[in-house]
Amino acid sequence: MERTLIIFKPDAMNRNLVGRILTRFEDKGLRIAALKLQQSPRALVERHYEVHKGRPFYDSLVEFMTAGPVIVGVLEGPGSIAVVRRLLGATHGQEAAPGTIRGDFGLDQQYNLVHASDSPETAKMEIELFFKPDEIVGYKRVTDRWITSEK
Ligand code: FUP
Repeated sequence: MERTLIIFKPDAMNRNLVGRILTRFEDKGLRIAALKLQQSPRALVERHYEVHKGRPFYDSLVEFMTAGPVIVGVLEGPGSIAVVRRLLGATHGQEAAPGTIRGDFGLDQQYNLVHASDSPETAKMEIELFFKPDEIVGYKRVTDRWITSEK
């Protein structure tokens, strides 16, 4: 089953929005395969955002992502990578459609609440960067057969 990495960023943590946002993912039918609270080391965040190194917002982004603890997770479900990106909405809160997480809760480009992987390649890389294999749990819920016909 397809997996994607999510990070509740320090703005979501400080605004006490984690529970409400996680509920949206659960409501959609996605299954939590991993979840942990951590203060991310700077080097880890620098690797995660390596593609943006040298861009004007990079230093500020790394500063923000290490400003306090985050909750990192893995969500599982059919098409989960694209599904979670659509639930989040556009990167900038001012452009994100109402009904999306960023559309409903955010107004900013940097303070955009949640990170989610944007492709199968990045999902694999990001999950391996943030989690050891034994921290990810494969299991079935009794409700899964009423949520998806995919195995
Ligand atoms: P996303 O794929 O939605 O995480 O967005 P990007 O990969 O384009 O950008 C990574 C992070 O950098 C986003 F969370 C927002 C932030 N960002 C800025 O703060 N300023 C910019 O000009 C562009 C991106």
